Amino acid sequence: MTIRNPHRLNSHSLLNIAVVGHTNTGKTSLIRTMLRSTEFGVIEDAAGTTRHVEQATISADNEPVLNLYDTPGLEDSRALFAHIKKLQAKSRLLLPAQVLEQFATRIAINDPLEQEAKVIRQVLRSDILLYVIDVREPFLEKYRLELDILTQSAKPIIPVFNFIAGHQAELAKWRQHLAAFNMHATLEFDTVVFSFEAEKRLYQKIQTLVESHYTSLQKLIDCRAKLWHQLCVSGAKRITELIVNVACYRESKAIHKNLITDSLVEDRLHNFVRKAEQKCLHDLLAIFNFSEKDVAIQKIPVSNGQWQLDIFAPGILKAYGLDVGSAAAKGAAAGAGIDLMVGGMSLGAASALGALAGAGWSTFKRYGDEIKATVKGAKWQCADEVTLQILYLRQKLLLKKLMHRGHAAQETVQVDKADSEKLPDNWSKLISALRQNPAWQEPSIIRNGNPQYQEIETKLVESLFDES
Ligand SMILES: Nc1nc2c(ncn2[C@@H]2O[C@H](COP(=O)(O)OP(=O)(O)OP(=O)(O)O)[C@@H](O)[C@H]2O)c(=O)[nH]1
Ligand SMILES: [Mg+2]
Repeated sequence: MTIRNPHRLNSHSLLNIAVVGHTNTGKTSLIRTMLRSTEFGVIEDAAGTTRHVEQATISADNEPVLNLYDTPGLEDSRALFAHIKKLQAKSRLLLPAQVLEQFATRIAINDPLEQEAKVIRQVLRSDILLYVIDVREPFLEKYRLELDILTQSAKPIIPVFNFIAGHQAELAKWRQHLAAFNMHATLEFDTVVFSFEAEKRLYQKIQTLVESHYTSLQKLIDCRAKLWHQLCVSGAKRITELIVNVACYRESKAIHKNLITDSLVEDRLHNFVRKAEQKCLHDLLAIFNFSEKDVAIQKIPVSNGQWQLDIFAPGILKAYGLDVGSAAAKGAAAGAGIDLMVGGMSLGAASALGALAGAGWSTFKRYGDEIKATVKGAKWQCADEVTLQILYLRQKLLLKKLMHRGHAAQETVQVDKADSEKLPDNWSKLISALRQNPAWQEPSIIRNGNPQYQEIETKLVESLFDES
């Protein structure tokens, strides 16, 4: 997406779309949402915010496909209509579009209709018009006059209904009025509540009305669909990485009760979880092209869990290279070998334990510290299940909100309670498997290639990802 001043680009081969309408209906907002950029133009809840025509280009795979032109809002439709009718009466031989041309070229600088002339000029240079409507307003005479003037340009018009959230009755009335105007190809596109489907339908409508650009628009639709899917999957993967990162995190706790060290360990855990969530938030905002000011997230409540490695859990026995049913494993499970080691673990002793339990030395080496700690009665401090649940549910809600946030939205996204969201099936099992594998905390080739890890990752991504 690029933003330029109008007329500096050779726009002949590109589709030119003028976004027009009464003032303050959300024209600039629509363009921001279509560009997925909060940077385009100025948006304000006031009439006459956009004063000049501004251009932006939308590309597919780095190839420009269309130009969007933001235009100043039409303010004095009645005066404009009267002016044009007067011109028409004077030059009866001219076609309606030629009358508009005459109006746009002859208007003097500082004329009260100068703003309107800028709009009409852009309308005449464009291939198609998006007429933005604030459906909360009744179908007043000024809108009828605007539509009358715009249809004179002989350009295809797509009325775009904005502010539709919670205004279904008003929307139905607008549809009736426009049908009476012979305008049926309307579109619901709320610029604040984004829906990828609505955007797709917008391009499809343009496709049917401007057939000469059918192929390039199809390329754009396909490219946008692919990108949208990638964005959503990237978001879900980033959250999965956070859950894994926090679930695998642990601090070993002192064997003998020591309040000072315990509270230091707790602080470290809290800071770790909060920083990890902040980092994830930052990345999610970057993925969806929003900024920190778009979201307010409350500090996550972190509670500590005390957790002991269950070296006899089936998954872990397997990770140690043990056959659960083997005599050696049974012996180990009965504690036969372990009791022998309480006095401390030399390399040889550890090796002996590994051998006794039937594990290879290399796998034993990987988990040696934990076995040693377990044998000595040490515990690990980690984020408990409630913390992980909150983390997951909040992030799931945040992802959903970002996926449905238009880039024109001004209200801050609030992420606090996420009661509406559900945990994935087998949540406890997934978390327990992650905890048993602290080495998965950071991405690595070994981790990413591990089938058990891949299965957990896929389950978490799927549970987070909702394309609707
Ligand atoms: N709730 C809600 N607010 C919207 C929506 N679209 C636009 N707005 C708000 O409406 C106001 C006007 O939006 P703009 O995009 O500046 O409107 P405009 O048509 O470009 O206005 P002018 O340039 O002055 O003609 C802003 O406060 C937007 O935040 C919408 O779909 N829902
Ligand atoms: Mg504007």
